[in-house]
Amino acid sequence: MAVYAVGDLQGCLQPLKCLLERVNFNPAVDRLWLVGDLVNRGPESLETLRYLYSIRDSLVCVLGNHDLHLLAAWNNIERLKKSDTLREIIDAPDASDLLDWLRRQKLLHYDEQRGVVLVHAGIPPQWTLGKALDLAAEVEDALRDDSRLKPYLDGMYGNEPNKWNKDLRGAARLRVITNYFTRMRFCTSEGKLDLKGKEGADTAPPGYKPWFAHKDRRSRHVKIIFGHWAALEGRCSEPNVVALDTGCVWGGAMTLYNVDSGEFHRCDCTELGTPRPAPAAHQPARMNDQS
Ligand SMILES: [Mn+2]
Repeated sequence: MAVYAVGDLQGCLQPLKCLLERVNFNPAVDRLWLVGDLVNRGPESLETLRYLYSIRDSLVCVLGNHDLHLLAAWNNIERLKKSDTLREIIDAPDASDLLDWLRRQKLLHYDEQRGVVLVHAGIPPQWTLGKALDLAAEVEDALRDDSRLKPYLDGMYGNEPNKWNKDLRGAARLRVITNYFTRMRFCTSEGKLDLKGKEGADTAPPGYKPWFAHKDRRSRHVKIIFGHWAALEGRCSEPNVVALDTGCVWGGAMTLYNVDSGEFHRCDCTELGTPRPAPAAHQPARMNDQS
């Protein structure tokens, strides 16, 4: 049995299949960990989700901002933006199976035996692993609860509050937790978020650093596997932190990581000839974009 983690798919199914073939992935015995952002922007979001659903018993999946945006658009179609490629999923005859599966996925996965955490964006420096697991569970509970799902998704958008405070309640509390786990790149050592910067690790605003670069980060004793930050191009100087988003959907590569051996496999997405959106920066800068 082998355990692999793969970077952001964003609807790029062919590079995923190329990587799984290369390692002879067998869903009957092997496991695939998904770092989130399964869909959107890429060419085959619906087929990607259908494929993952078909091997769901072999997966561990944490949700990314694009996955949560899909769930929000499913509940309120007005959330869809021109740049989204999610309509085909919402209109599909099997949408309710696929999205009901998606909403039951986690924000944070901890493999205690391996001492490894899987998360889309990261864990802010001020939270221990235990605290992060408790707070992730608060959001996971809201996603799974039929009566709380819609209010959670409606209250999820926005950059404020920009810092955790244990006295936060309701939508604001779940929003800031969600932003840490699914959108964070730069923050201060106290966990104050800057959600505007999307470029490389050396572009932090004054007083801010990449979340993983804070020396007294309280989750530094566990290995953290994350995605979300294409501009890092898989480069991360921290010894116990593995950055897997290598920007497949932006013309880069998809990265598969053997969690036990530490071996990396890359599929250069331009070699596959997959149809892709017009060349762009890592993430199109948009006001109110949840990226
Ligand atoms: Mn993301």
